[in-house]
Amino acid sequence: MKLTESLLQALKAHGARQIFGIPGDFALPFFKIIEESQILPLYTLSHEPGVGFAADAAARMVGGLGVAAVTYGAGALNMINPVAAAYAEKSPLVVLSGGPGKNESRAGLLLHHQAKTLDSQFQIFREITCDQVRLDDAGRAPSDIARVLGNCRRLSRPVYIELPRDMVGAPCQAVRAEPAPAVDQDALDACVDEIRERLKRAARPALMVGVEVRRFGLEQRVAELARRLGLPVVTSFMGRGLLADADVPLIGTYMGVAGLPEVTELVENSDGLFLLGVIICDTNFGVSASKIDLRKTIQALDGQVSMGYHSYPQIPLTALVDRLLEGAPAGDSAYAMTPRIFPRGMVADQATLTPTDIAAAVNDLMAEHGKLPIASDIGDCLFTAMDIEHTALVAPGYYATMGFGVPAGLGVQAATGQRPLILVGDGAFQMTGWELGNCQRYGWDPIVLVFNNASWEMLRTFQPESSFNDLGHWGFAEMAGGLGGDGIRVATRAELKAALDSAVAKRGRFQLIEMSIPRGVLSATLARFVAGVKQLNAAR
Ligand code: S1T
Ligand code: MG
Repeated sequence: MKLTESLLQALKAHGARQIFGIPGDFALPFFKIIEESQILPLYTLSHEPGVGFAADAAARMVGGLGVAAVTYGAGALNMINPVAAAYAEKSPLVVLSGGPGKNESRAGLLLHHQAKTLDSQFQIFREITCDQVRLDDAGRAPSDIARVLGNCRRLSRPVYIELPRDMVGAPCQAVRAEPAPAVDQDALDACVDEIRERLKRAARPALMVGVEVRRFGLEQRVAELARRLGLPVVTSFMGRGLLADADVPLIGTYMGVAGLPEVTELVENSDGLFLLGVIICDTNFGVSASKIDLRKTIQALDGQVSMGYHSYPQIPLTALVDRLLEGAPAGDSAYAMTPRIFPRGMVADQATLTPTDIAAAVNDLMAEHGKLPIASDIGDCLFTAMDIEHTALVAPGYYATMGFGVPAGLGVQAATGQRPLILVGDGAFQMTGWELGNCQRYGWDPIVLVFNNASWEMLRTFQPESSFNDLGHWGFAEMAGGLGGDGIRVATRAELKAALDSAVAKRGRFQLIEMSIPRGVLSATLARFVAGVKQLNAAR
């Protein structure tokens, strides 16, 4: 077998289902093998940030691995931001970069695409990936690949694989996956006993789930655990979309002062808060009305469990959840809750649009036609999504990079085959919206809602005096046709309703709805979020 084939088989065995990429001369040889071997389908996009976001979203959506294949230098370095986002938000993304051949580096000339030294790219990626390898030794390659892909899955963080262009066809053995590291059963038992004890002692225990629960494929098991333990469940902001289809008392998404009072009250008054796979970051916790004392919580994250003033190292989340389930009461004693009513029944009249109307219109649409998975960018579109029914959602809620939404939506459709709803602001659409031009080739047909307020509105909310937050009025609706989709601009509730009905009925081409929203009109959640952050900053 050729080294590249061995790598592709290993990627597939570790859960990759497709590859997103843009080739270059350093990558042409391995792209040729990707195409001809047909081990994994290849989707080429237009700009490397889009490649990284699409691959990341594919991994987030279905578990397994995302794969982003690029050329050396100009390609790989163009993907730094998406890889950093995947690192921060714990998405298992494999960066596959072409590289100079062994002999080229000895020629004494600087090579094109070389930044500082031939090793610079490797060093740069070392900072934002959890493991790296340059496949310059065919004998060692199988064990190196097994280690790197094993770490990618186990740590749920990006990894970097550099493939020198003269190595792609080298004969190579098949990769044998590394066995999962053994778990110390005594430590696991002690840890689980202590968690049970703490939850039992608590008068108001609660479970908060974060992205690791999805990354490790634990949603159904965690839902069962919550039911059997009688725990109310909330998600973190990053974890929005988790457990959307599970039978579980899901109270809502914790956002401190920005969120729903009943959720904030539940979390902040809990004396036994169990944080399961929750990234401890400012968007998840920084907007707390009354500070949560993290030392009094139980935290399971990054392969360890901490509570009180001590930690249990090397307790993988999967082993923890399984063991907790084994000892949980047999019956179903689900926490009784009144389900939240999300905005519904948008009146289709001549009123100008608000983000709340948009949420209501989307809820009406999903009630009639079934749920759609959502890919959202950062901006008021993501805060608006908090008023949309629980449904699968991918979004950069912590790292908060713009440009994620559109390419992530393409990744979602490629990975799941489901038609996604993409939520994106005009500023973010200006960054990566063009990737929609690739839908036609692959038969993708997302419904794209562009929140066009001709503004970097989130920034304006923080600093209203700055006129640089005014953007021009771009005609996104007109651009859709040239990109192979259909576009329409709407400004009233009646127009939005008609546009959504027509978009959902039309399959096979992407449907872009450019929604004109007056500057300064915010979702209720963003308004609360900004007020909360300002208050916290003033108190500092
Ligand atoms: N560049 C990138 C890649 N990501 C960012 N988050 C930013 C810059 C900073 C930034 C925001 S929010 C925001 C910017 C420029 C404005 C977003 O504008 P738009 O997409 O139109 O959405 P809306 O008008 O709803 O705000 C962050 C969070 O710091
Ligand atoms: Mg905007």
